[in-house]
This record gives sequence, structure tokens and C-alpha cells, in this order.
Amino acid sequence: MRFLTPSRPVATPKDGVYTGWLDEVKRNGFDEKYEHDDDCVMYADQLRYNLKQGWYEFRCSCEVDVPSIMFGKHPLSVLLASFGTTHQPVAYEDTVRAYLTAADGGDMFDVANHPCLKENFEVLVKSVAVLYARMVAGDGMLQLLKEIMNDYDHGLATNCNAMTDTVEQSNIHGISPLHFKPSCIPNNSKLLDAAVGVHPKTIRQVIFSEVASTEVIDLHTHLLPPSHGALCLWGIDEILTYHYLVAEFFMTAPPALTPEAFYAKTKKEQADLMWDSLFIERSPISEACRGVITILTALGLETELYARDLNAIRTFFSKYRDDGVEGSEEYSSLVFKKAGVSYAVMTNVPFSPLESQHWRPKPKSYSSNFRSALRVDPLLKGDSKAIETALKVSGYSNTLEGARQYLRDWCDIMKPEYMMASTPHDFVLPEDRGSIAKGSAVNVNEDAMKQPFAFVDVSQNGCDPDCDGGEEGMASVINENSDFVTHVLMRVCEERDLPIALKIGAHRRVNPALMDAGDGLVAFADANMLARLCTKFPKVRFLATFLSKNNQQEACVLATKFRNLHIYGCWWFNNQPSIIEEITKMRVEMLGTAFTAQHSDSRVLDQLIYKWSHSRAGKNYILVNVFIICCQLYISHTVVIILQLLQKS
Ligand code: RAT
Ligand code: ZN
Repeated sequence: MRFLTPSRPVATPKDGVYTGWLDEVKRNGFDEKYEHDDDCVMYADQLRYNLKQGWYEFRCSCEVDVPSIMFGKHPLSVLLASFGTTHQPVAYEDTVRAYLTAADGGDMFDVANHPCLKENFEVLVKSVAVLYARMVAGDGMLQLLKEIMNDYDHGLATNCNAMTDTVEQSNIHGISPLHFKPSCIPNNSKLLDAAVGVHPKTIRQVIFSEVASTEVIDLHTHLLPPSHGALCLWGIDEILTYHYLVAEFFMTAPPALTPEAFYAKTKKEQADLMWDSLFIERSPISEACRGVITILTALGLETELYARDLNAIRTFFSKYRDDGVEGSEEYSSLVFKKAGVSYAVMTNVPFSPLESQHWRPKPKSYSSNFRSALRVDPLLKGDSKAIETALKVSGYSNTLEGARQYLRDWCDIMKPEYMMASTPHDFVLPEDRGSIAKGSAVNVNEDAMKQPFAFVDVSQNGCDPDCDGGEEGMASVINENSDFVTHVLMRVCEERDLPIALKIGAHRRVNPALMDAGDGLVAFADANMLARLCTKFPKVRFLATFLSKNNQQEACVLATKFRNLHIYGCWWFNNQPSIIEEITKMRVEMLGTAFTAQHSDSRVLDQLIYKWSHSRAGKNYILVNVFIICCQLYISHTVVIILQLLQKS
């Protein structure tokens, strides 16, 4: 690294001897160096250093040819000095490579061209470029050494891979998923203050490396923690029996195999069938199948995968399984770490006795990787039977106040991030309950609502926050669907300042025999319902995602009309590369950064790995796309600013 230290000036060196400046010393340049000083120490071969003045000499006779920087052969130091100010690591890679392969430099030409070693050599080049860029930016050599020794698992024996900042070409071309990789540039590095520049290659690399190293928050999953025992799903048999895959399996399953017979089998038997059908007899190219491959590859099970050896794959998981809850905890932390997910929001259903037993009388503890969301589908559905049963079993009065108290108590127990519900496919907020202006009970002018800016007027004129849509005279017992919404759900959301997440457009049980795998979608869901909710409950913050591709543009428009509406994720049937690309581009164009690009909807822990590495980049390009689109949209100067803000955030 010292040989690569830039020296000023570029004046012709005497006998190839250059001057470098020690850390913390202002690089004043050769002229200010005292030639004859008692403090000089000769350390080798006529080379000296002076600790007091902070300089040292080094000899470099290496001349390199780096056409991307300068034509012809030039001394290494001249080339490095030509960079002037600090650059991003990728800018130095060609020069570092040229130095390392030069006979009078690193002399690694053979290594660089050895078929088995050239990939490793490239990793070395990239890691040297990072350290070099950081030193030029002003990060001290001692700081770098301390970091390597203290912050990396293997200290000075750390694989150079951990110190590279650029990503593989296969990532950039969308061939392979972009796995999480902690950044090798810490937040206190001076490199973060350096300009990104306007070179497309550098911008792309910076975007990829920022996206790869940013930990995500997963807004909606169906994961439950290891302390919830059998409800915490993980491992190959669960991965293979994911309902997205079961649906795919049944498209070509033998007619003799009924869904009932399939579900009657053990998990392992079901997984065997799925594996044989989707991964051996057919090519696993669907998004859900690709997900399985990504998980297994990330876990280091390529050999087992290539051998199509399901039992060998099972052996890997049984090592954790055999350690009981501790094994699940260990596996769970491994998955979160690999996926780069700081925490995942669970879906916690108080109405399910299987789940509530883990919360009452005392909540089971769980790691900070999990946070809760209180799922309240029966309230939105107006499923009075489910609500009445829940109230009765838990000893609450069968009244609206009883239902409110039930919710408040669950909020106290679960401490949810938000309430959530998937709306039933025929969900409508009755006009008389959710109408926009007080008194216009059933007289919403549908045509007027279709006019451009209809909702601006509506929200500006505003419905009185206390607008009750004219409920007076309605029954006070729980027998009205919208009473649950208006007087229970929204009221508690307001009281507790909790957002409500709505998932709109699922058509449950299109093919009931297939169970979860038999759910479908509503081609056009009623998005006006969302507008009415946002208007009627301005103090409640709504998170919304639509299942139909047809609703996506409308959702974006609504989000620009209501500040209490936030659009999130590419859900379920939208979670396909081509659709994600389309939706994400549209969202960036219409909403800027005011939306949440993705949530995983994982049901099996391991899925966090694939859902997020596909979402970071790969064919989906989600997060990377957001920033690449930004770059296409703005002039380069703005891009530089955006990237610098991103780097710092
Ligand atoms: O995406 C899914 O896994 C669906 O089965 C649904 O559960 C959906 O995510 C939901 O939360 O309703
Ligand atoms: Zn879900």
C-alpha cells in the first residue's frame, strides 16, 4: 500500500525515489521537506523517513500502461498523481491491476492469468482499490489496520472478498441475485465525503454496492419467531411446500393426486413430491422455483443442488433442527444476517388460538429481528361470528366497547408497529358509512369522483375528522360490518396513533380444495374505497398494497392525493420480475421516493434470503432500479448529490 501512496509533486524523482507523507500529516509536498535534518532516519537502501516532519521516501521504478487513464507507459506515481482529488474505488482498479501485474511492480502476471486464480486476483485488485481510495480520502493507515484486525471475523487473515466494494458483473447484468454484503467502508470513512463523479460505470458500481450493503426492514411477513415453536417455519421441507409452489405443482400434478390426498401426506412426503415434479422432472425457472435455488446457493449447498440430492440438503438443516429451540434461534439469526434484514414485521393474529397461546398469559420473548403487527381481518370483513367468539372466549362484553377494549389490550400485549388486514374480495366501505361529505350519505357522485383531482377537492374541503357518515340510529351491538371498521378499528388506530396496513384485492378460495394455494385475485379492486377511508379518517395513516396489476397506477395517483396514504410492496402475484420492474418504474416516476418498494411476505424464514436478494437486484432489479431510474431522470449533478446523500444515510 505504501508504494501506492500518492506523492506530490510529480517532479522527476531522483533515482526513482518518491516522498510519501505519513497519516495525519498535511501533504505539503516535496519542496517543504528538509533535505538535511538530524531527525532523518535511514531505513533501507538509502531511503529515509522523518517522523517529526511526517515524510518518508520510497523507491518505485514501476512504469505502467493504463490506456483508460493515460496513453503510453508512465511511472506509477505519475499516473496516480494524475487522479488529483479522491475517487471511488472502482476508478483505481485499472491502475492497481496494471501495477500488480507489472514485472517491476507486483509481478503477479501469472496469477492474474491463471485460469484457477484469476477470479481471486480480481478480488485482490478490488480490495486494494478500496484501501487505496480510502487512504487517498484521508483514512489513516492505522485506522485501516485496526478495522481489519478488530471488525472482521478473521482479522488480518480475512478473505479479501470482505474488503471489496464493487459487485460482480453477473449482478450488474441481472444474471445473479444481489446478496447482502456488509459494507467495507464504515460510516466514519472520509471516502463517504468524496464525490461520486459522473462516470456511468462508477455511478452504477456505487449504486450496486450501496444497495447490496444496506440493511432492510421487511414491512410484512408471515414469519413467527422460534419461541413460537411449530409456528416458526424454516428448512427445506417448508421451503418446498410454500403455497406459491404448491399452486405451480398442481398445474401439472397427476389427475389421480387430489389436493385432499396431497394435504393428507406428511410435510416430508409433500416436499418429496414437489421436488421431483418441479426440480427434477420440470425446469425450475419460475420466480418461486428460482427462489429455492437462490436460498440453497446462498447457504452453500450448490454441490447438493447440482446432484439434485434432496436428502443431502435435508442433512444440512437437521444439524440445526437437532438442537431444538436453540438450533432454530441460531438458524434464524443466520438467515437475518445473510438476508441483510434488520427486522421483519410479523403478522400476529389474536383471533387464532394457536397463536394467542404464545402471547397470553405472558408473551413469549423473541429477538429484535422480529416486530409485531396486529392482524384484524375479521373486523374488516365484519366477521361477527369470529369476533363474538373471540370476545366471549376472552371474557369481553359483546359490544363495540368490548371489541375496542379487546383490541386495546392486544395492542398492549403485542406492541404492534401497525394494525393490518387483507380486505375480503368483495370489500366495500358502504357509502353511507364512509361517504366523503357529511350528509351525503348515499349520494356520492361516482362520476365526479372519476374526474381529475376529485380527491384533492374532497380532501381540501375535508370531511370533519369526527364525521361519522351519519351512523346515528345504527345498531350499537356488533352486527354491522362497518361498525367494526368505523367504531372499533379506526377508533383504536386513532387512539393509539397506529397505522393500518391494507392488502387489497385477494379473492380467497377460488379453488378451495387447494387451501392457501387456491387463493386468486380480483381483476380490478375498488380503490375508491381506499380514497373514502383516507378521507373519512384523516388522522389514520394507511399503508396499502394492491394485488392486481390493474390497480397499481390508480394506487399511485391516490397516494399523491392523500398524505395519509403510503403505497408499499409488490405483493404475491405482482412479485414477478417483469411486473416488479414495471410497477417500480411507475412508482419512482409518479411518487419519487415516497413509497416502499418491497416487502417480502415470507412465510418460511429462509425465504428472507431469496426474496431480498432478488429484490435488491438480480432479475427483479427493485432497489437498484429505484436509484438507476433516478439517475436516468436527473442531470448528472443531481445524481451526484443524490448518491452522496444515499452514501451518508
Ligand atoms: O402472499 C401470501 O402469502 C398470501 O397468501 C397472503 O397471505 C397475503 O400475503 C396476506 O397477507 O393476506
Ligand atoms: Zn401476507
